[in-house]
Amino acid sequence: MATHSPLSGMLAEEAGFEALWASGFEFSALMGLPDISLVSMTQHLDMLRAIAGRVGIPLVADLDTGFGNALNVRHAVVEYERAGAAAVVIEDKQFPKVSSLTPDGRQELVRTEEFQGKVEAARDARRRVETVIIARTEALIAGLGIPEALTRAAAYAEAGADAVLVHSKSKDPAEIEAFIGAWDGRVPLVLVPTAYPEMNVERMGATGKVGLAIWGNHAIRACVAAMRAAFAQVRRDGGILAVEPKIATVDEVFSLQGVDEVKALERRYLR
Ligand code: SPV
Ligand code: MG
Repeated sequence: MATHSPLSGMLAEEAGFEALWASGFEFSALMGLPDISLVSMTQHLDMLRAIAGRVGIPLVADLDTGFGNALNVRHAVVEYERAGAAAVVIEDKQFPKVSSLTPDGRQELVRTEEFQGKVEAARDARRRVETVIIARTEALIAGLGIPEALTRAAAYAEAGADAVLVHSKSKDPAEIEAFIGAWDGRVPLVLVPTAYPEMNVERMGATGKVGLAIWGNHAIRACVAAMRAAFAQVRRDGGILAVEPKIATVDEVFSLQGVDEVKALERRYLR
């Protein structure tokens, strides 16, 4: 499940998700900004570190294009590992990128060889062999077609990617299904089915080739919808009475904040 904050990560963990997607889109939206490489690596790292401090499940970090060329990727991978990432995703778009889901967005890819260098740099840079390097191809997003997406995916696996994320914004899952059907399965695939939501875990599992499903932006979208509804009601009513049963109780928030533990610690240490 996507996350943009420790709180959203904690709620996803509580709901039973096995890993978190430290999404660039979600973090940009949280900052009130478009997802076009405006938030800095440091800002994202600080948030990732804060999330890692409050959850026990693995974090898959969205590094966008890797903040520059292969040398920037080398540096970024080490920093993200140190901040608590279990996996990093780098995408083959040019920096600065534009969100993949942007209607008519400018989607320009780097050369395949250049991106292979970034994947190799990521693989060589990692300090822990368990850190998963996920190479993401935007060939379908850029409208380059399934053959180009397959060629790039294979080239990235050859360069050492542990998995390949293939992104599509086609509303019809046929595009991604055709890609999966033609993929030789040398490394697992990662999907982000935001645009084709009928693709569920069961359908992905049945292909035998998908290793990870990312629900890409559902934390921030849930927040937007919930806050909009609550704020509008308070404004309309000129009071908070009617909204009260529709929002979390203060006790629920206290519980997420660990207030019980605070009380116990106060009893123990404050003299
Ligand atoms: C993100 O969540 O930041 C992603 C997925 O990269 S998408 O926004 O669909 O490109
Ligand atoms: Mg992203």
